[in-house]
Amino acid sequence: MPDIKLGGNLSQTESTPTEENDSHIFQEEALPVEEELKTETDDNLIEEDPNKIVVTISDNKTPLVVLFGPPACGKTMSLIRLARYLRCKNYVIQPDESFRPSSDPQYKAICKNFDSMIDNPDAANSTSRISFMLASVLYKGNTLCKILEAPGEHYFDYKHPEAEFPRYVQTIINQPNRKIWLIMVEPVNTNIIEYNSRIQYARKISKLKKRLLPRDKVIFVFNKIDTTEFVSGTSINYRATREETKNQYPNIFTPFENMNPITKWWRPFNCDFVAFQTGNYTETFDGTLTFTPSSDIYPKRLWELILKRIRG
Ligand SMILES: Nc1nc2c(ncn2[C@@H]2O[C@H](COP(=O)(O)OP(=O)(O)OP(=O)(O)O)[C@@H](O)[C@H]2O)c(=O)[nH]1
Ligand SMILES: [Mg+2]
Repeated sequence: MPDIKLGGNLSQTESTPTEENDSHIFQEEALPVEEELKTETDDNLIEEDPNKIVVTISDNKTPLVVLFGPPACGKTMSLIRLARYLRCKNYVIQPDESFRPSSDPQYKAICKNFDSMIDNPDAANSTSRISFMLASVLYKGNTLCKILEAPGEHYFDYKHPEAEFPRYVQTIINQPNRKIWLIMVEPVNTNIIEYNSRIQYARKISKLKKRLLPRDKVIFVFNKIDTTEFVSGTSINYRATREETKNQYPNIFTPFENMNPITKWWRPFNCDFVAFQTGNYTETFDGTLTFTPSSDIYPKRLWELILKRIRG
């Protein structure tokens, strides 16, 4: 296992590695994922207005892990990478079918094809097909958490940076379940949002922070670390990665400053910070993007942090 340094909360100067009417669609012999979803999207069954999206969280206790970030920062691929890792470690990761109304055939199709999408080497090409998903993580029959993956525009739309969260996001924010917010950031060279938009993204996070319940936890996930100079061989320069995040997303950590005069000395921020890579992406001659999963060290460290924050 490479000796990569990952994770740690911001307090550490250098972290240690430590069926209904549409039933015929689903009873037919399975079409390839792409074809199946295409058939349904052609029927205009996709909900275009995020404010009309209805979600159901089936219980008030299971912690919710929310992949929160702007478009293209890597939320879907993070879910895919985590899912692959967890399956190798004997966890069960499966779609929560009750999340969307049974009248939503697109969600049904995504659920039905979840496994093949996770295992597909062309996963990077299918991210738009897993654009909205609640996946349960189980171990030995117990549900540990549910991971929410949704389109980035619903969290931060750089064309409408001041827009309120859609209704279903508000529902999730107000759910009594503990939430682990995975707030995604990425290097400036891969970032589709400009400096001013990053300032606005930081403001949106600040707005979110005001709404969090006391039990909620925040983990900043710096994705695409592979494209930076902060990773060298097997180690990550966490100090530089955090500094870069502070510079590129001004005031992003400010709402998380620990105001407690005593504990702030060893925990200056009430949040964690972890570097992440979902994988390597190579474009083939026909333009297909192939995906090679990153080292296990990344999902391992992220998963350990999630577990820690689920527990307390
Ligand atoms: N170099 C590098 N590129 C990455 C990494 N993770 C994601 N990407 C790239 O980012 C693209 C977008 O990833 P997605 O997971 O689809 O992003 P998303 O946040 O789900 O985007 P929306 O669904 O539009 O909100 C991928 O197709 C990859 O090209 C990473 O760890 N390293
Ligand atoms: Mg996505």
